[in-house]
Amino acid sequence: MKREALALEVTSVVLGACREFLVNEGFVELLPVVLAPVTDPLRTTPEWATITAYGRPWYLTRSMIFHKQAAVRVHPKIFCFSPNVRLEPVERAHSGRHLFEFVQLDLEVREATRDEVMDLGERLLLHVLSEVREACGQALRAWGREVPHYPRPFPRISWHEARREFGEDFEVELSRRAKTPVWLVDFPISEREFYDREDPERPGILRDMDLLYPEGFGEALSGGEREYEAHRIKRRILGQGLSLEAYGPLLALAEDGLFPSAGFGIGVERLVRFICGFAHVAETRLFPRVPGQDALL
Ligand code: ASN
Repeated sequence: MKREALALEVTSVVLGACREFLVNEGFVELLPVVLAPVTDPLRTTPEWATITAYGRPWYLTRSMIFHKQAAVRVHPKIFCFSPNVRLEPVERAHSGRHLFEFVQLDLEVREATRDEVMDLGERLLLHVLSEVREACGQALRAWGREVPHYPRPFPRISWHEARREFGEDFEVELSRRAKTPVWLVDFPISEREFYDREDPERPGILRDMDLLYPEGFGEALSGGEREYEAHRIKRRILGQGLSLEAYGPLLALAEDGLFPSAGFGIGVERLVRFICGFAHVAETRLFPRVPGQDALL
């Protein structure tokens, strides 16, 4: 089978397996939002993509984080295959992990804890691997890739511990050395966006997490518990030097009442890249959007 066809088949099985798993867990699927008056601040991606329509600017969605928080007011468990546009710096074109348009499976659970969504994330990933092994195991083997089995629970390491042990480039190092997916937890407040919840018992530390793939494939998933109280959200926005006005729609929702929640997003192209063992996420898409590069179609 051609590499492009294999990528399409694996992607299709991954999408189906995620949907089947989440619907069985009581989730409902939300249609994606592409244009919004407010989107994820993502301070590591400084350039914004906007269009003008009806006399005002609209952001192309960078993540549906605020929509997820709004959606769990309506239904306790929601997910979405969310197309995100992030104008990544051109240096990231060769990271193997960045496209400026990609899709993430984004989910959120009302009144859930971090531990609960971590457990869900592990079970979701193992279900996807098992479905792909069954449907595409042979085709992948022909490309020299064996779909791996992993024991649960995956190991956990705190951000501070990882940095102490593996130095400045700890994420790369940890992913390279790992034999199973590994959780990175408890990021310091300065490292993440304002919506991840600060641990009430450990000021300065967030109740959040990333999951790293083994074999050097890097970040799989990112999420955490959320700030949901208006006064805390305001303090966090100001603490990051952002303006309250820019996040007005979120603050209005919070004043009206948000639920505590937890969730995460898992990059679909990164997951398919990991399963197929490809060098670059661009190989998973028929029409990839690589930072700084033109597209044929
Ligand atoms: N999806 C992520 C989350 O749920 C947010 C992001 O993509 N930046 O925390």
